[in-house]
Amino acid sequence: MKKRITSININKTKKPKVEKDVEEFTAGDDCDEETALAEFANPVPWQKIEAEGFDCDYALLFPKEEADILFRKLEEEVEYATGKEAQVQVFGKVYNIPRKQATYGDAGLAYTYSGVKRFACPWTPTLEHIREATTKSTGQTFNFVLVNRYKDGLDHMGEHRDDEKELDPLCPIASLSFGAVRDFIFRHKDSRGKNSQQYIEPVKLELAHGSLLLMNPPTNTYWYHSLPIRKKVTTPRINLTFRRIVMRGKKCIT
Ligand SMILES: O=C(O)CCC(=O)C(=O)O
Repeated sequence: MKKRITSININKTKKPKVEKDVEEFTAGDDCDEETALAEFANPVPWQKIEAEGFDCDYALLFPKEEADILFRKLEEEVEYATGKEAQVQVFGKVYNIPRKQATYGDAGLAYTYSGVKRFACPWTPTLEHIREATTKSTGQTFNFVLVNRYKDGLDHMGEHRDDEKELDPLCPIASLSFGAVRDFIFRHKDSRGKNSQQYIEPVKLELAHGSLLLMNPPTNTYWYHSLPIRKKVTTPRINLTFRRIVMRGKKCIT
């Protein structure tokens, strides 16, 4: 008999909680003061979404007119990976990624996922602007962004966790969405596959144009997330996941 857990709480709150940085992260040294100054300079009405081991905050960060402009600017500025850079290897087989991807961030940073190491391009003005707006609303600083562009509802992202070793485990991942509204689904790690021992209800969200979803720790430890295919979606969407990559003695651990 599978155990059934179905409690999901959605509450309105004023601000997400800010975790304190741990001392050994040299990247955080000059960030702390900046963070304190920037903290909640732009308060937005947050919705808190909670379940077992799940803690997210959701808000509409940009009104439609501003989100439209940002979407257009991102379309002009972001340069997506092509050729081998747009492929991943899974169990030795090479696949084209079912979307476009780009990585931007502070100089020298790199991020490895699905076995591929991606170096950060220098911030574009629009990515920098969105990063600052995100910091002002969350009190968190970010040094890297993964950009995903979905041309329509056939482009998608499979189930995974953002639990790579180079990510600061105390920093939430801030996911900004522009363009088509898409479903975003979380599944608990113990509730996947035929032989799972318990049923934990998935958390299903709709990510709107101009929205910010803050995935707080320990969400990425316990929950997988995906952006499934939605054939009825005919327009593009751009998603930015701002992250904090851990630096030790100025060296990025990858
Ligand atoms: O496009 C999305 O909302 C999903 C992005 C995502 O899952 C990721 O960057 O890890």
